Amino acid sequence: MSFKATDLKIYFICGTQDIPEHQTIQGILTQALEAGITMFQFREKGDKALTGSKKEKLAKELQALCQSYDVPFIVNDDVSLAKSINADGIHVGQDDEDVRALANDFQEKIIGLSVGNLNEYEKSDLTNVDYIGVGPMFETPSKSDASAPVGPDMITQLRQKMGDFPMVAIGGINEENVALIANAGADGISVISAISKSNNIDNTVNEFKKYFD
Ligand code: TZP
Ligand code: MG
Repeated sequence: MSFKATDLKIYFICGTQDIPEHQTIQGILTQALEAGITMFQFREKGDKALTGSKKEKLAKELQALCQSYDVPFIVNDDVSLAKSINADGIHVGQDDEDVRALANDFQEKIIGLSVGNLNEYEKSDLTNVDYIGVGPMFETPSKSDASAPVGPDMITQLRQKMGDFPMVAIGGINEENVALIANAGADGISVISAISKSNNIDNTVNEFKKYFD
């Protein structure tokens, strides 16, 4: 699957830990795909995260859903899972597997890297990286070990250094603050709770879309 910066417009990230009671990740993802998300990342994290064959089975199910909407399916941080199910790509953080080690296995795939600040940008080798995720922009309810928010200005600063390198903002983004992100020059937003906890996913996604079309 060839990657385009426009795939980053509405990038939904989710794992079973992000799903409200009485709902399913399959149901939420289907609504999000139907509403028009442009990329999906499977991010299974924390005490209750699925592992092993249960994680792989769910990943394949969500991957098939994404394939039916022609939306790229990215795996967070789990290189062996991404390889075994032939995912469209992998997303890693600064403390995860070195992106240089991924280059071979993910040559025809999408590689995403988290970049939190200018220092992380300076020390990152972006040769094989297709996009960076920048944040957290704001306080986030979805990542217990998130560092302090850097604000939309970090997008503006990185844009100045990186030209049109594909860049997606992350962390605490919602319908109230999305305009700040779009104005700062991001190619799109990546969100967990704004979609997974939305009372009207169709509305939320369409509200977001207005800023990146
Ligand atoms: N990385 C930085 S913030 C964050 C991740 C995975 C969580 C984003 O979740 P939300 O609910 O959109 O703030
Ligand atoms: Mg990670």
